[in-house]
Amino acid sequence: MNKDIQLIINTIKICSIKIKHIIEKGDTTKSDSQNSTGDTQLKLDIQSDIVIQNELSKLKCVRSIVSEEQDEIININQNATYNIAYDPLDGSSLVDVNLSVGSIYGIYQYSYSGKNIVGAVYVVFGPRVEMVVAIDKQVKLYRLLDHSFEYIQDIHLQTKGNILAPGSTQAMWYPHHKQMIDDFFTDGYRLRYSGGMVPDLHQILLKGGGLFSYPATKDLTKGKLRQLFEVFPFALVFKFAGGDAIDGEHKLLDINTTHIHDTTACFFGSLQEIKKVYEVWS
Ligand code: AHM
Ligand code: MG
Repeated sequence: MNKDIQLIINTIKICSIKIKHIIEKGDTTKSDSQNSTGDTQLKLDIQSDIVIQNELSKLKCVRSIVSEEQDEIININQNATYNIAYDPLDGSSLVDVNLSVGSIYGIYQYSYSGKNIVGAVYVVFGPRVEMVVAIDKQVKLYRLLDHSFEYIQDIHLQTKGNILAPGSTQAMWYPHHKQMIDDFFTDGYRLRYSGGMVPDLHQILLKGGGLFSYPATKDLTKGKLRQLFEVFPFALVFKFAGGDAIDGEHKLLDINTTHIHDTTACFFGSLQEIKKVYEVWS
């Protein structure tokens, strides 16, 4: 791993310890503002965003940053290499009911596009704080023990799993998608969906495999999840862990981004489940 990426990851560790405290002690009520997608922001979202913005802005190797909670890209050093897109606190409404939430970071070289993502990091805030780093074709799990992140293990997906995390509103599913999900359940897959993509995907990664879906639906033809902040980072994690990530027809990392807040349908899983998605959706 090069020194700049190492520095970015070390900075994410510092942010994560601060965000852990914000989650534990912070105010979970709504703010008066909305983000670019129109979601009402919680005070926790805004506080976490400020922490990350302040820390990443200190790094000479960071060219720009962009957050799910911001309207625009923030330029930092025009001669630097790395652009970082992040979702400071994904699933933040789950904090109120004490379910796990997470931060997601995509590290992009040159420009914000799936083809240029070189690294991804996510952090799960649950009973434990864990960080997963995908870089150089490897996926590594770290855990916060006392005050530092310790290496635990590499993550490899099996070719087939048995967990299903089917997102979005079922009443809006297309019939072929509903049939596919029904078929997985008939084949013995078990439902594991918390409504937080970070813990839901983390469970699939650590329990060997399965399928997470947030499809195109009758009301959301481009899905809900955002390409730069949520989808591409996890697509890289699944690719490096030996699985795959598609929109139904194409690899997610080949999709063009026209706007920083673009969304896309997405499926993340082990190879056998993704093969079935291709068969049904393309
Ligand atoms: P958020 O960025 O506003 O927190 O929304 C993203 C979350 C994901 O973590 C999760 O997979 C999805 O929204 C759940 O949506 P739904 O309740 O429609 O299945
Ligand atoms: Mg999010």
